[in-house]
Amino acid sequence: MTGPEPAEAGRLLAAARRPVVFTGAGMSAESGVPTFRDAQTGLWERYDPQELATLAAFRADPALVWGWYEARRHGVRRAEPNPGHRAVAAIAARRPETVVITQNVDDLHERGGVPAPVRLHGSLFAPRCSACARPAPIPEDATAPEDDAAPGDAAAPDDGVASGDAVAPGGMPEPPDGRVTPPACAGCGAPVRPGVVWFGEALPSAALDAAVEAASGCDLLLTVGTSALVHPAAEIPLVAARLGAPVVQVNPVPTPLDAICAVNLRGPAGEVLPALVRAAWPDAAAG
Ligand code: BJW
Ligand code: ZN
Repeated sequence: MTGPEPAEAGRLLAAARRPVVFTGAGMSAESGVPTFRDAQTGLWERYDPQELATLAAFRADPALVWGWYEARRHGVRRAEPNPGHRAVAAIAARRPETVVITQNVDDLHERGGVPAPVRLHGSLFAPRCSACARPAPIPEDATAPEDDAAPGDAAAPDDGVASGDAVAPGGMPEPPDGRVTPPACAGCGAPVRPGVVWFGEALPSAALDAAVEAASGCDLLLTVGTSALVHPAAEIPLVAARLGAPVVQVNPVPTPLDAICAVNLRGPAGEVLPALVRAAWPDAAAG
């Protein structure tokens, strides 16, 4: 990082006692997990992810949607937390009242050292019945598509910023069509669905309440790798700003949040966040 902004962001972070870290797909991009709205390539450029991420899409073609999520789950399993995830954990270690709020459905914050992020959009690892909501076991890996892919396929090059759901290393379905029939619920027999929040569905109320409460009481909100286009999650930084907390943004490109941010740090999370931790606490060894 260069210029006055990193130093100012470092000062804000060092001064914070109750920081909130709010993350989106860009947080995991350097781990090889594709984002949603960056450029799309390959097989899945035919599909609008928003059209796969709805209950209507699941009802219309459960095997298509389940197969897409199974492939993504496998991609995430092969991915590793990046230095950005570890920097977030370093912030939480320095400031025990830190609350990490994520829109991501991967488990890279947990594996990066943040045991219990607030999950606004669910998890790839919490399937449930589509009719009775009974939790369902995660399917055996051997039954999922792409399981034979070479280990490490998901790892992006050090400077790689994944883009597009079709990026094969992220574990996206391959031809012929990536369909996988979802398992049946052990209780009622209905199809099991991914444990994520689709468009038109309410966010888990406990998570949303926790996020609003944390944003309302924080003294710094660090927003990382989100386009801030999806609501109500996108309102979390606005809540903090409205109540007077400085907002620091980490993103390679501008977003609708730019105007409310005290500092905009343009760059990839895996580089900017470790540098930010070092700026805040020069003795830190993060990242
Ligand atoms: C990097 C980087 C690097 C790249 N480092 N950065 C108000 C206004 C308008 C619409 C609405 C509104 N309120 C509600 C709506 C409707 C809708 C919505 O928001 N639509 C908009 C898209 C127009 N919202 C909903 O439907 C929500 N539900 C709802 O409102 O329910 C109401 C209700 C109440 C009561 C009863 C019933 C209903 C639900 C939203 C669910 C979102 N679900 C998804 C899919 C999850 C499952 C899955 O993974 O498939 O969540 S959509 C997708 O978008 C996913 C993400 O969590 C979410 C946000 O995306 P994110 O994380 O910002 O990713 P990208 O790709 O957009 O951006 C990545 C960013 O990273 C970019 O900026 C890059 O530059 C950056 N980046 N590399 C740092 N290395
Ligand atoms: Zn059931």
